[in-house]
Formats: sequence, C-alpha cells, structure tokens
Amino acid sequence: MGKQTFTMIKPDAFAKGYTGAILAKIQEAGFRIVALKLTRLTAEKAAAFYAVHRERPFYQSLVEFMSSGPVVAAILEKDNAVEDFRKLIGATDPAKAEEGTIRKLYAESVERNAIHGSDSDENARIESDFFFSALERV
Ligand code: DAT
Ligand code: MG
Repeated sequence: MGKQTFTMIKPDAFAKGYTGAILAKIQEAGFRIVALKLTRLTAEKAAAFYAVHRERPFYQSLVEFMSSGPVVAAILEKDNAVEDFRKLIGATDPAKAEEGTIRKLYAESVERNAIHGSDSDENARIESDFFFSALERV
C-alpha cells in the first residue's frame, strides 16, 4: 500500500472557516502534511479534475461548486494512506458517514461534502501532480 494520498478542503468547508479544525484532525490521525496550498480552481480545472464523472447528472453542478471559491490542497503521508484517509473522511453522503468522520462533522450535503480524498494510489499520484510541482513538496 502506498504512503501518500491527496486531499482538498472544498469551497464549502473553507468558506465556513473549518480549514484549521480539519487540518488538525488530519494531523491528529497520524498524517504528515508534505505539501499544502490555498488556491482556486477555474471551471476548466475543476472539470478536468473530475473528468471521470463527466457523464454523471451532477457533473456540471459539481464543477460550478468546486470553482466557486478557494480550496486547500494537500499531499498527506502515512502508511496505508489512501485507505486510512477514506475512513477518516467518511462516506460521500454525509448523512451516511460514520460519527466522528470529517464529512459527518463538517459537510452539508452529498455535493457540498467538505473534503476530497483520493480513491487509489494511482489517482493519489495523478491528483498530487495536478496541484503541486516538485519544489512545492517537502
Ligand atoms: P468521493 O468524493 O467520496 O470519492 P465520488 O468520487 O463518487 O465521491 O464523487 C465525487 C464528488 O462528486 C463527490 O465528492 C461529490 C459529488 N457527488 C457524488 N455523488 C453525487 C450525487 N449523487 N449528487 C451530487 N453530487 C455528487
Ligand atoms: Mg472519488
């Protein structure tokens, strides 16, 4: 299992001021931050990031939401990073997420669900490279 995953605090959670609390929870769970930035996605960049979902009915709305405000992107390091981080964030729909998970605590809906986590080692690498150059990583 890979040692890194990629995450993004989404515009809903950033706008509500949850960035500090979410990063603290991530670090308390044993993840080390190896890259971090506050940035924005253009609609074109959001469309590319979520291209795998382009045929889904929610795609256009998702792209608009993800480009509606700042996001906080990070690369995280831990043994079994991808799987352990998916557990920490909880189910896609916060109504179905377990107690104590980041989405249960901070998300408002299945679309505005506070945080992204990569779903495979390969996607973790692709998504990390999408946001960060080599010099932006420690
Ligand atoms: P996850 O983010 O848990 O990996 P996903 O890859 O299936 O979930 O979907 C990507 C994002 O798309 C998800 O975080 C929020 C949005 N989304 C997924 N299913 C949705 C739905 N039924 N309605 C609206 N937005 C949805
Ligand atoms: Mg996904």
